[in-house]
Amino acid sequence: MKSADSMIGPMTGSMNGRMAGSMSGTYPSRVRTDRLNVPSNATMRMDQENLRAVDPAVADALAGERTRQEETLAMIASENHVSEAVLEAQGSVLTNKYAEGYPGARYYAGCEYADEVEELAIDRAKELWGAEHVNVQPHSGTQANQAVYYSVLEPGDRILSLDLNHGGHLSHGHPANFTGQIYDVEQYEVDPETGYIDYEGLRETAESFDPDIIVSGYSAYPRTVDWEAIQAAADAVDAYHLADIAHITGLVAAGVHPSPVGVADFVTGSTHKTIRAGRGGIVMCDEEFADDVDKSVFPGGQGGPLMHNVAGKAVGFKEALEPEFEEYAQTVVDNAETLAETLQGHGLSLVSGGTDNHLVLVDLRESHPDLSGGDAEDALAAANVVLNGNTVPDETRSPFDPSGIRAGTAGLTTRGFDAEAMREVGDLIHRVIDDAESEDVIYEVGERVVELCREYPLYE
Ligand code: DSN
Repeated sequence: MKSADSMIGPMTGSMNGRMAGSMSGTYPSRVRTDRLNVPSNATMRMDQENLRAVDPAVADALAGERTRQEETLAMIASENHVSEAVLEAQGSVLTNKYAEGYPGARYYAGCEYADEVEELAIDRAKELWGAEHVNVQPHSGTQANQAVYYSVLEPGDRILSLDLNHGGHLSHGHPANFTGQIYDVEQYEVDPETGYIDYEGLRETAESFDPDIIVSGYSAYPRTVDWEAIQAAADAVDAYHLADIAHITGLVAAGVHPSPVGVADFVTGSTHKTIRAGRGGIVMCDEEFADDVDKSVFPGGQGGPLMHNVAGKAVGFKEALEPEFEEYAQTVVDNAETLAETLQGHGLSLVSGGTDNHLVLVDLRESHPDLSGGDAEDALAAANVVLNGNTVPDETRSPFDPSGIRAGTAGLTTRGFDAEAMREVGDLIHRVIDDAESEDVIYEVGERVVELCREYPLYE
């Protein structure tokens, strides 16, 4: 393992606002237009007329995507619909700004507004999740994980994580990912009988493998995670514990799923899934790891932060601090339960027998042995229901054409879908799965989905 001192160099947050360049002396703050006797020209047209005039091809594609989102059910469990306020922040002039470094300690001048936005994002994240230290610069959840690994691991160190087929994530040590190539990876699994994490098996594997870090938090796991049990396994072998809450950031923030903050050493997440903020990643940790994590994000793994996305994170976090967000998160979970019960009522088999969170994982092998998850995904997409084929524990097909489908309720709940609407969605999904080759069924379901989408409009 790396010691804290062997990190990247002397870059810390204590450079008095300068990290590079030859500026010396004290300069006055920038002269603002409103203090000069010249007219401001700060207004800008931000609608898409400019885009259409310059690039009709991209304008058409964006208009098509907007219509697609409005007229289909976004049930990919990692997706959601952000507010127009978040869209405006992400599509803002901050895309123009380089702001390497951190608030008050940047490589570049002119960062006063970038600082303001990043500090707002950090403060709001601290309030949402109760973390001592937050880094809001990772471009994605994967890069948040990369930053944690880079902060405490050396190449060849050992990662213990959940198998991808059992609900894990590529960035937890899959051979196709850098983590599977530069670290020594062992995996734990879910219990084949129950579909729940096999905590006892995890503990035994930790004892024999002696990992440097244990990764918890998952991409296709429908049940509540026992962070304390995993922390105990990590403590027993003196390993770090990284809890990747990418999928459930919003559920944890709203208190409808237990929080690993204050339990695990590191908590990572993405910011555009259940938390419904601007796209990207986040790392949370105690103060003792703050410098190492910050150095790992920049300059260790990234260059300039995507400040327009950081602005989108800040705005989404503000929205999530409103009391209505708790109700939203609870409804996401309730809707998933309704969906689970409806699908089971139609004889479909769910991994773990149900859900505690925002997603359900259907194992098609028993009820529809001739239908792969890939074919189900295609048939449902033709009927305007967009979800993904997904591997299931003890997968007997392949990741390219797996045996299951995964469906989430975060996006539909944002549109206002309630229990009754979710039951109908479950019925429609089953109708397509049961008759996936019938063009008539696909047409009828697709038409009803568009009607439902109009009953629950997206961006009005
Ligand atoms: N692509 C995301 C998911 O679908 O779970 C995770 O990165």
